[in-house]
Amino acid sequence: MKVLLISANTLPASPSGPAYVAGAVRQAGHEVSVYESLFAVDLPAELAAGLDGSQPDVVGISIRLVHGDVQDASAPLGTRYVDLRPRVREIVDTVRRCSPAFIVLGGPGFNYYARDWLDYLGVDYGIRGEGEESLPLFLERLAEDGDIGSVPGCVYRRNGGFGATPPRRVEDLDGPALPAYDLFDMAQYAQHNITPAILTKRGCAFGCTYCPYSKLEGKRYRLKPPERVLAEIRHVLSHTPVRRIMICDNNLNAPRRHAEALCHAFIAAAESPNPPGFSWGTGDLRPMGITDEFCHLVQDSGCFYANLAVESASDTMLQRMRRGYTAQDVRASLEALSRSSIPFGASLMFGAAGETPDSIAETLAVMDDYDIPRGVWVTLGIYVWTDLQDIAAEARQAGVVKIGSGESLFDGPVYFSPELPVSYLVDLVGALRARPGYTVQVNRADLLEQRMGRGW
Ligand code: B12
Ligand code: SF4
Repeated sequence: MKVLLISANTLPASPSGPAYVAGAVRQAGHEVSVYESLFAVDLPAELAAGLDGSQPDVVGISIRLVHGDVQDASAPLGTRYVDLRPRVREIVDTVRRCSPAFIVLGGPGFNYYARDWLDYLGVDYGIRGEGEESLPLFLERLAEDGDIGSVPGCVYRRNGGFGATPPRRVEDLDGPALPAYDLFDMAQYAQHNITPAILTKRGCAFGCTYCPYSKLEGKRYRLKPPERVLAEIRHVLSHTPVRRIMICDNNLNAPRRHAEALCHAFIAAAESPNPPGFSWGTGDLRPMGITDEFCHLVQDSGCFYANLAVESASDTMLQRMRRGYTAQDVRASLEALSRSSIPFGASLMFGAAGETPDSIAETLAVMDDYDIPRGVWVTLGIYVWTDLQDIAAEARQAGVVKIGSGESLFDGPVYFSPELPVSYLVDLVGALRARPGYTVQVNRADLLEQRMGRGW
């Protein structure tokens, strides 16, 4: 079959999901082409030309985001909320207008709201979860006129009803093809400063109250062997002018032995010409077990950036969020990183259940003891994406998501601890922005602004 995979992304990010899926579909014997919507100047015209050129039988649309918040000094509280759904609708409308191809949806932004997306777009099929095995199987069944509804992860609308088959995880991550970055115009990503990203494992052994990943990906780790990771890096580097790779795993250093094995493999690879010298970064280093020894290994293996996912340094909040470490662990991690020459940043997340002005002051007092060379990224407010986040129940209780009133998670509700008055939050944003090296993102600043009027 001829398959066109569309990366329906609106904010800058590496097309990792579409690349992995494209590789798997190609390995299954299909002819694959890709279209990246991120750089479109005239999306309908460009996509129409792509459809005309590739004449696909099937169009797979990878939905990365539903809601986005971008830095904008002219917007309320310096963050502009963007509803990304209309862009996906524009893509679907264009495909329908220009091609008789069968449409199937997927991607991280699809998984949470599969049914909402099908209804919103008037599309009949989508696949939740990891697509490397399920999309090729779906295509095989489609070609045979078989039962596509029973493909793992398939969600569908049929005869006015809705059906779903549970997703299945890819057990052996070494099995599927390498991510097909060769199909993408990698020079264009490089021009936009987007570093290609790969995944070295799936799973999360923790269970933070605001995060669904351990339920989505499973608590057991599925690890890629270091040789496989190097093969992916070699492949990516042979198709991009950049010499950098982002590792987009949850918690790079859990399990720690996996992170260490990768670092050792990167150090050994640096002595061979293939892959040519490269450096790597991570957005998610967990503040646990970050010792001097670990930092040396990370540094020696060519790390160009590491974000320490602190989130809070108040013991009360760390327990409420079930982060699984203490303020002392945060301090020990910041100390070890400060002694290393790793260019590191840190992220904080304020507003989860139980957060008070005092817990925020406690966190900031810890951060003030350290110099964070790459700055601190603060997010205010917790998106309630799915009931798989434990915080969803608290959000419903607090009235952030009103049960039965039609306010749906698809509309992007955001939870702020009721113990944080809006006037305090507004002052906090100003105070944080005044701190050198601090960047602040207020999730759904538009909603907060509306609530200001209501004394919420
Ligand atoms: C890494 C990451 C980032 C990195 C990106 C780095 C990079 N260079 O890629 C950074 C830190 C920049 C980032 C930022 C943001 N992110 Co982010 N990010 C992720 C993360 C952790 C991993 C994404 C990834 O690459 N996974 C690896 C690939 C291989 O997996 P995948 O994309 O899911 O693809 C698989 C399946 O989805 C499926 N699939 C994919 N496409 C298709 C297509 C078809 C047809 C089919 C059938 C299947 C299929 O198969 C793929 C292979 O298994 C996800 C959470 C997660 N664990 O998924 C959030 C996630 C995508 N991010 C999210 C958000 C909201 C953001 C931000 C908007 C946050 C913010 N407010 O600023 C920004 C936006 C940035 C942007 N420009 O897009 C949300 C999106 C949720 C939503 N409903 O909108 C997620 C899901 C996290 C969450 N909250 O749960 N992010
Ligand atoms: S926030 Fe990180 S550590 Fe916590 S459950 Fe999510 S992925 Fe796991």
